[in-house]
Parts: sequence; structure tokens; C-alpha cells
Amino acid sequence: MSSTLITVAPTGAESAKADVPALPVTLAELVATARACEAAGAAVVHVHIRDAATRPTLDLGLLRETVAALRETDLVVQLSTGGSVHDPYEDRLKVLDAAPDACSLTCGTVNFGDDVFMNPWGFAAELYRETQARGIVPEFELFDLGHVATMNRLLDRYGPPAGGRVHCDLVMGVPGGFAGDLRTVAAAVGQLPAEATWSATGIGRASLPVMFAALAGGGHLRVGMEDTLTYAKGRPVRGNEELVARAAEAARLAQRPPMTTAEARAFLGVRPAPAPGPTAPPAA
Ligand code: KMH
Ligand code: ZN
Repeated sequence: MSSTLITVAPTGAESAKADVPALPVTLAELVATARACEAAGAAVVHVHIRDAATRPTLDLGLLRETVAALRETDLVVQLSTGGSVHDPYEDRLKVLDAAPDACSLTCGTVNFGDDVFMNPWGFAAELYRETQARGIVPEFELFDLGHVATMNRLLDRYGPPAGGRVHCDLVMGVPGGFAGDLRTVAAAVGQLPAEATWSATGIGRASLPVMFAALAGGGHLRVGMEDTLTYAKGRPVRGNEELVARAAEAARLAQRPPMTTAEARAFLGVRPAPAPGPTAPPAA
């Protein structure tokens, strides 16, 4: 059996620091979390950032600083191009200017609780072509079955992704998207192209059923406080690293131990990480 790619999504755009004190929102908190999660078994970090007032932001200068700071770790740095439901398409496209290793690329619009997460075809296609042009490895975020069709349309029309691997993340349990259960994981995986690899993440109480379904089905794992704030009934998550440690333990029990960061880079086809150095100056 193969090893398990573990991605940590430590922050997200939906939770407020005031409600969730353990949420990493400053650069120092994010880097400390990333280090702890790497030690616990994560190989990829899916990054959303916050401004000085802890609000979600896609500020390019801050994103560049974040990518540079995360080079202290060997984690694959995957920036979110989803942002928050309020972010304009132009800002979401500009995320690639921060030169991450990888980025998320959501393959369709979805109801997102009381909001709508907008990802029309034209935006997804432009984002995909930009990832190809820049050699940034996309992770296809799939929130619903129709998103598989859009991913296939991108691949048919524009060819393979940077890195060469079609790697998807099934986001299960968003109110408006896939349900977060075994039956739905199996249905979604059954629709993926034969060459695709996949991870899955369960939102909230879907976290554990989806994690075990993914391990049983040969998938990879994403965990983190973007998706889950409760470790067990009545027990808030104390830090992202405990979610990663639990995922790593489950992966070891399944005889599919966590991938190292070097293995993850090879698996995803990510370029070698640049040596840590000073933050690049913002483009004029
Ligand atoms: N925050 C959600 C609206 C992504 O990072 O690409 C979108 C999201 C997906 O989290
Ligand atoms: Zn995200």
C-alpha cells in the first residue's frame, strides 16, 4: 500500500479569532503551527491569511511574506485561491503572483451555508491556464459531483496540470455540497478519472467518518482548523497539530504512513523548494 499525503488547512476564512482563540492568524502563529504540523506528519500546508485586524485577506504583499516565511519549513506551500466568499475574482487570480508551490482550484460554484462560493467556468479556466503557465501545481477542490465534470472539462480542453498529476481534494460536509459520509465518498471517487489521486476532508462532524473512509478507499487526508474546530464532542481543538497527529496515527494504523515532505514534492510534481531568504520586494 502507498503512503498517505497529509495536508493541514490551519486557518481558513470562516472562523473568527475572537471565537476560536487557538486559530493561527498572525504570521508568527502560522509559521509555528506549520512547524508543529510538519513534525506531526503533515507534508502540505493549505494557506489562508488574515490582516492585522484578523480578517481574511488576499493582500499580495502579505501573501508573499507568508510564502517566504513558510520556507522555514519543508512543507509544500499551497495558497488558497478560494479566499473568502467575498473575495473578487481578480484578487483570487493574483494569489499566483505570490509564487507558491501549489494552489487550490475549485471546480464549480456551490452553496456554502448561507453564502455562495462562486467559481464559474470562465474563472476556473483562467486560473487553470495561469497555473500551467507558471508551473504552480493545482489541487482540484471538489465540493459536489458536478465539479468533477468541470475538472474533466479543464483537463480535456487545456491538458494536464503543472506537475503532471491530477490530484483532487473532496471537501465533504459543506451545507450545499457533498454529504460527509462513506456512501458519498465512494460515489465521488467512482466518478474521478482513473489517473486521478485524491484526498478528502470532512467539515465539522464529518471529519472522522471522511478520514476513515478516505484511508479505507486509498485516498489521502486533509485536516485542520479550517474544516474542524471540535476534536471530540464538547472538546475544542487545541491546535492544528493535534488534528495532524491524529490523522498520522490513523494513517500508520492503516499501514499507510504519512508521506515525508520530499516524497510529497515528488508525488505532486512540485518544484524543489527555494532556499529560505529575504522576502521578495513587492512588484511595482
Ligand atoms: N473559504 C471558502 C469560501 C479554497 O481554499 O480554495 C473557500 C475555500 C476553498 O476555502
Ligand atoms: Zn481553503
